[in-house]
Amino acid sequence: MQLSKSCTATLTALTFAAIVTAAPGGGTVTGKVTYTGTPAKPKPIDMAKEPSCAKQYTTPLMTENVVTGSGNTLEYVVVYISAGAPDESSAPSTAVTFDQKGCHYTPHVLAFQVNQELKVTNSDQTSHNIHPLAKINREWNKSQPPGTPPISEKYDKPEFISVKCNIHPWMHGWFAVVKTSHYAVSDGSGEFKLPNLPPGKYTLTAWHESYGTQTQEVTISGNETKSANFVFTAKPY
Ligand SMILES: [Cu+2]
Repeated sequence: MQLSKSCTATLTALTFAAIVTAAPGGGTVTGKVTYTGTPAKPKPIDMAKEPSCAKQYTTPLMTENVVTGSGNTLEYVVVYISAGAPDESSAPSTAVTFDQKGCHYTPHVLAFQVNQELKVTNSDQTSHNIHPLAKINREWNKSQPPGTPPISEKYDKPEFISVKCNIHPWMHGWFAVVKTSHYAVSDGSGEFKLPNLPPGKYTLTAWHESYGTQTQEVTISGNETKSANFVFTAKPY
């Protein structure tokens, strides 16, 4: 069988794309986010006004403004390359999902890229009215009865956006819209990982909703793994 020229070219392009996707290489930054001082304790949330949600919990859901782990670790810190990397030419084609379940936003902090599709789903038997309080991007709020399809939205500028529900005042979360593909949110152990970084000098920024922003410089050469830890000062509030 003989392949036509255009077919061969397509195959070559596909093979090249596969190699690039499979082996991006580069360095990695890993680290842990911790705090010093005494953070305010999470408070139990009273959902009595929404029995269909309240009945989903055997113990009350707790506020998530500050979520800590053993060893003074801090969860829900967005760590991202804020300078040094070229701007992304396009957004990923995959959507990110922000779910409303048990009158609770999951995840509490959702990070995604400028112009990436955001899907908001309602897994509850009650209506929600999601209201992200954007100041730089266009502000909107949308009502979503049970069983309705996901809301699809995009943001065209980087911004940390506080998200509330106009029906259930205890519901609160964040959108972290970033212009880089190099970002992570610290997990339950305060850990984060930024893989596939080409060699270069970068500014790393760490953002926490209650404790503000910190930056540090990191230089990556070759395929090395560098450690970068952040320590926030906990302020009771
Ligand atoms: Cu709601």
